[in-house]
Amino acid sequence: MSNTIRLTGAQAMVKWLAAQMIEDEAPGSEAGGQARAERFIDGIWGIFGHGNVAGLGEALEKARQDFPTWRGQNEQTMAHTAIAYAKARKRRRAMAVTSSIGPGATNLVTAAALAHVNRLPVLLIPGDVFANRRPDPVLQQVEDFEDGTVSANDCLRPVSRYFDRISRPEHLLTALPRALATMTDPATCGPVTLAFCQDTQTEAYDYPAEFFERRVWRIRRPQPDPREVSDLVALIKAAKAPVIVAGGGVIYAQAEDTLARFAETHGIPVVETQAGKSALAQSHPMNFGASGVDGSAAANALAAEADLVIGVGTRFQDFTTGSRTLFSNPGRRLVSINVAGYDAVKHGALPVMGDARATLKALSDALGTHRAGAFDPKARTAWLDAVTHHCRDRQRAAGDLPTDAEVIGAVQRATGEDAVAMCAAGTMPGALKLLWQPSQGGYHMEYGFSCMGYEIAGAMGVKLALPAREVICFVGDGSYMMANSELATAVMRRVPFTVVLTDNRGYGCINRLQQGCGGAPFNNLYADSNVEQQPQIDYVAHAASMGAHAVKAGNIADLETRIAEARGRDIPTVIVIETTPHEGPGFGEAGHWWDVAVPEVGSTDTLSKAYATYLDNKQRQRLVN
Ligand SMILES: Cc1ncc(C[n+]2csc(CCOP(=O)(O)OP(=O)(O)O)c2C)c(N)n1
Ligand SMILES: [Mg+2]
Repeated sequence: MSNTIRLTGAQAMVKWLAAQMIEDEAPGSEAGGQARAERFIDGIWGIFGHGNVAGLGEALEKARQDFPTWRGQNEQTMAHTAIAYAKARKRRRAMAVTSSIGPGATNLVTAAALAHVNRLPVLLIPGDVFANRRPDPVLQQVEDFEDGTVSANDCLRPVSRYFDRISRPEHLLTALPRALATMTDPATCGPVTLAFCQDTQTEAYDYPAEFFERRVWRIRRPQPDPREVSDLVALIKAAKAPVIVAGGGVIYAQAEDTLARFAETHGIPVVETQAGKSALAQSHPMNFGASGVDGSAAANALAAEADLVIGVGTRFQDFTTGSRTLFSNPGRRLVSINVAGYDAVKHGALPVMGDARATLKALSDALGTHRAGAFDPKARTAWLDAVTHHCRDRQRAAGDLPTDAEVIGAVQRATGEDAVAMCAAGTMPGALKLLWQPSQGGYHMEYGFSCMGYEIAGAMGVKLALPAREVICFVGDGSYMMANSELATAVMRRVPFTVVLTDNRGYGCINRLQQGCGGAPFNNLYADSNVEQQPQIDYVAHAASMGAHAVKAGNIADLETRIAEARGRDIPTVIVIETTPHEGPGFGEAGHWWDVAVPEVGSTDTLSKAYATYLDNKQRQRLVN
């Protein structure tokens, strides 16, 4: 008879998770290096309620020395921290998050969607209604009139890569390995939800002892099909103006150095996406900056003229392609190197399915000494000079507020090589995409979901993942108001990062977008909103009340000083600076069209003009491939 261990469902889940290891390659190693095995799920964020306190809560308390539990302030933002951590660890480490049933569980939905869109691993363990249904309707139960199996957690189905409901303790025997397989497979990587019925968490079962043996998972590197490689080699050899579009997949595959060598050896310039930015340092001579909306002039010029576009680990989303108006040279071919078939065939691309590093290496071997046609390196240096000029401290007249570009300039000057700029929504993502000049790995942007409220919690996740790096969290006043309370958690846990809060008194970027679409300024800035009194929100006092070191920067020079002073503190620093809401990040020639639908009929001239421009731009979209 095989050995068994009698445990509750919750105890078994915790014991199993604590035994799951991941084999990691030495950082930067091309050959795979010395593999180390470390725990894949580092620990769990939890807010307890009746749906998880008695079951999972008991199991986690018993395991607290070995498998840590951390308390946060909000289920969504705890999950943001977990997701940011996984992103900063290049999907090689993850965290779990547990909630009660009902509102705790539905609070996870936005974060799950964020992880889903960005293909980032997180293990969500919301409590669920009673499997035995005896106390129905239990507190917070969502009652479906037509379907007895529905619970609040069903909201998580479309935003989970793998969803399971654990309604018998032995379900864990199959559900848990599937959860880890999903999270560690580069092609399916994303959020997993194990909705855990609250009575099942507490029910005992005789689990086979071998179920809990230490298991080492491996992030696979799928090799490309040699036929697809040879098709691409032929295309590269025939191309006069090829360009590489580097996406997040380059970073998740740890293919940064391979990409750098590939670009240098074969003379193919690189443009980046939001997720791929900092795969190459901005100072790398083949890095022409990001393409598309808020893209660099240098990158967009390359993109417009390219006769061969080679995507590496990119989803080709609208901001990268200027809503399909860029990369639209009539004769151009488009190739997509991607580990996921879903992405590899987008835009009618020739798919080359495989791991970014393995594929670039196979391509390079096959290309030998081939070098592509010439490109103009001066376009890159001219653009970088323009950025430096645009981001200088302009010494404005009193009352004339600085722009986000000047704020970025100050942060850039005040930080070193190790700085990581992070952000998610508002004016700053576009501004940073265009203007931030990172070292390799110095950029963390959540722009798949661009979720307001990711920033503060995300900064904590990034700092937990990269404790040796200086983490700068850029956040607008709107995003700060949406979610800031994990700042208190970061103070309690002594996780230091620097928040640069740009206060432009409202939703600056959407106000500008509204007017760009022919609309009147309405309901974005507080000044244009339906309020009786204009707010005087004291962000310094607010952040200080949570224990952060909070200061106001009176001007750009002051901001630089405050950034430098924050270094070495063991708690977060929040620096508030008032900025103008009226200027976007761009400077003349940069930027590209973004498809935001404009009303076809309306009462104003501005609207009719905006609609006419909209129609013109739609003509430029390349739809089929
Ligand atoms: C959760 C969420 N709600 C709404 C939006 C749409 N949205 C994008 S940016 C933005 C305004 C951001 O304002 P703020 O953080 O102050 O940045 P600013 O543009 O003013 O610098 C809004 C409402 C979003 N991205 N996320
Ligand atoms: Mg704002």
